Amino acid sequence: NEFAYLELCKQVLSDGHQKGDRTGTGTHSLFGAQMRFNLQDGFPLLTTKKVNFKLIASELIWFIRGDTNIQFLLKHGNNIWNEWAFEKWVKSSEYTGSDMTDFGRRRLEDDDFDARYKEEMEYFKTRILEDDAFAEKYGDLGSVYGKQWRNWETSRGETIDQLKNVVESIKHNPNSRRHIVTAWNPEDVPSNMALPPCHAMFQFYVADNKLSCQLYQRSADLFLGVPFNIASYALLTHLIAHECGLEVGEFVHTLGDVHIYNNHVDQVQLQLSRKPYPLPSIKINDTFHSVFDLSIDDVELVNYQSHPGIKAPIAV
Ligand code: THF
Repeated sequence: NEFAYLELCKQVLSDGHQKGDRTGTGTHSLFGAQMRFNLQDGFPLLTTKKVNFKLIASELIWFIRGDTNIQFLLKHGNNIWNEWAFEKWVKSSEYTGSDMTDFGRRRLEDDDFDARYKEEMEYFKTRILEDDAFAEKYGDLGSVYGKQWRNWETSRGETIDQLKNVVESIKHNPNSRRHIVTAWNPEDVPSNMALPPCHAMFQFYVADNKLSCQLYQRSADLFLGVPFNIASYALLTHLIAHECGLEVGEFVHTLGDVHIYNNHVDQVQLQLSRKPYPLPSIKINDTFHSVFDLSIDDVELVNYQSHPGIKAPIAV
């Protein structure tokens, strides 16, 4: 269940270094941690706060499609990647709205600014949804996950479908120690992407007819991002196991810089005061046959009982 997560939160709060960061927010941070979730015990969606499973499923489908444009997410009512596309728009020469420099920080400090931000963001979202040419230009986050998983570009000008290859190798050579997908592409990291990948690389493992997955995450926003990341990779493991005729094993989550933003500390403390419920489970539709034709209706979360959601500002 989620004790591993709650314990790690406690540890970061008590032992974390006070560390500045790119976003200027400041964090409590530790280096190197690992959580293990036995997927046979239930689906690891946190119950000590409500986490929106639909957002996790639609983001995963977006990755699996090889899509890097937020238009797909917006069509599914998913706003979790908006800020990174918006940033590119407000920095462009075509943008003529009010000045949005450093919007992540200024929204928190200035209510008038926050109101202007919300207006500009609404306009941006509408345009992405209604104007395909605009979406193509400003909705695309560059060489982020979907691109690296499905269309890794080689120096010879070919592309590699890492995800398809790994599913094939799990089916045909389960004992392989090379079931790896990497999103970390050193050639693209400096300039070709909105945000260098946080979940940098993952590996699958088959034993006793069970499929396990381990993720290396270089940077982990423990309160907002990590609950999504755990559920996302757990779901991917379920789907690939189903396609390959395997049971689910463990999800092993290995973290590099694991941090709690200073403006999430109260929220984490509230969460730590709550008692977990039993974990929900995941039901995969009978008509599902391949992760590559996955639709949002193929997966259903059942028996999810949770405490209320807890709001917190995202660091941009
Ligand atoms: N940047 C930062 N600072 N943290 C991250 O976790 C993160 N991601 C992705 C890209 N950049 C990141 C985006 N993932 C939420 C959750 C996951 C995100 C981004 C945002 C979020 O705000 N969740 C809210 C509610 C969202 C809603 O209902 O719209 C929550 O309460 O869970 C890590 O991959």
